[in-house]
Amino acid sequence: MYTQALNASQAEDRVVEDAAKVAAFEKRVAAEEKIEANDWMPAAYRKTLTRQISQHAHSEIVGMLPEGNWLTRAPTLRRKAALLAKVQDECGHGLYLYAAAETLGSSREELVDQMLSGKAKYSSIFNYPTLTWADIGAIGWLVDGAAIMNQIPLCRCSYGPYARAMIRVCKEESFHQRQGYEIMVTLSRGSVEQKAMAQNALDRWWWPCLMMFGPPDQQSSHGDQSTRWKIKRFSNDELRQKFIDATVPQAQYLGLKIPDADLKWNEQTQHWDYGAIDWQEFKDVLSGNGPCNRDRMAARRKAHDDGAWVRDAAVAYAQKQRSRRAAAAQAAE
Ligand code: FAQ
Repeated sequence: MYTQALNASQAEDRVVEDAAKVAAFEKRVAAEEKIEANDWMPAAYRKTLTRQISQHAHSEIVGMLPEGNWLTRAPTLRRKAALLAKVQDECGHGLYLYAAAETLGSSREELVDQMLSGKAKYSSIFNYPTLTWADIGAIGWLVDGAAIMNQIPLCRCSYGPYARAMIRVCKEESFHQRQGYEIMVTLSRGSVEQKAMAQNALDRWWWPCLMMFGPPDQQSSHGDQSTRWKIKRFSNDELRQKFIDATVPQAQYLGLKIPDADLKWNEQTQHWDYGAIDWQEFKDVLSGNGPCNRDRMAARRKAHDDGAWVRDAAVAYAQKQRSRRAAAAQAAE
């Protein structure tokens, strides 16, 4: 429904762009004007935004699964209530993001199908298991922490609907980050076993979190163009470094050790130097061979199939409402 009023068409993809229109578009982007849904935009800009926003939406939806695993086993009622609210927030983020992606002319059904068929990606991080309660702390602290680092600059993205969706998402993510860190503070100040559990979670989540920022800049296929279009404001490596610099003191405060023997403060650059990331592991996860890829896809497909009756009922209800309105209008003539 959202898409019907828009001027998008798949055929646009193959059209040779009008140079004057491209120049006017680039001038607006350079002047920091927001591009809105019905404004003219190059087909490649539309395509890369649809790709990024929909993959972001899929990540939020799949991202509910690792934490959802602990809803029934949260240690206290307060922790359970906070985790329930967080998981619900992730669902909400997925919905704002699908709505933002729809303004570019693809329907939500199409986008979801691309994810369920394995054509569209979702963030690598959600293919790792949540083995202990400390993983819930580590996800909030590190995964939401990395998400915020990446998403605050997206609030200034050149595409208006995405930028505006990100403002609310970031506010909620920062609450998520704090509740995760608070779990880590509690565990690291707790018993020897609790502290060991927190350390073990950090050991397992640290490197996958660094991979969340995407491949190194030289291997980032979309990075340069997205930066020129002011979709991305910082490169993958710049954001990764910012995340490490912000997170190391937080780990020190917890009394936990980051699992990187090469991590060292560099007086000259005023940044933390870090060890080599295992990019083969990242590629394996992206090609479907991470520890939980199959489980995640199976869970999403099952949820989609189980929800078919709800979608059918919504369509039937809308049809009934339409025919009732038509009958009432006819009777009034
Ligand atoms: N996982 O050329 P680039 C969250 C793909 S939300 C999987 O550098 P780009 C909240 C990339 O798509 C987390 N694939 O790409 C939460 C491309 O493949 P394609 C999600 C990845 O777009 C917290 C290829 O590699 N956040 O955590 C990944 O310029 C807790 C080449 O890469 C967003 O989506 C990856 N990690 O930069 C929820 C933020 N990295 O499409 C629940 C928005 C790269 O050509 C619980 N997205 N790829 O087939 C972005 O900022 C960007 O898309 C990047 C990648 C930075 C992720």
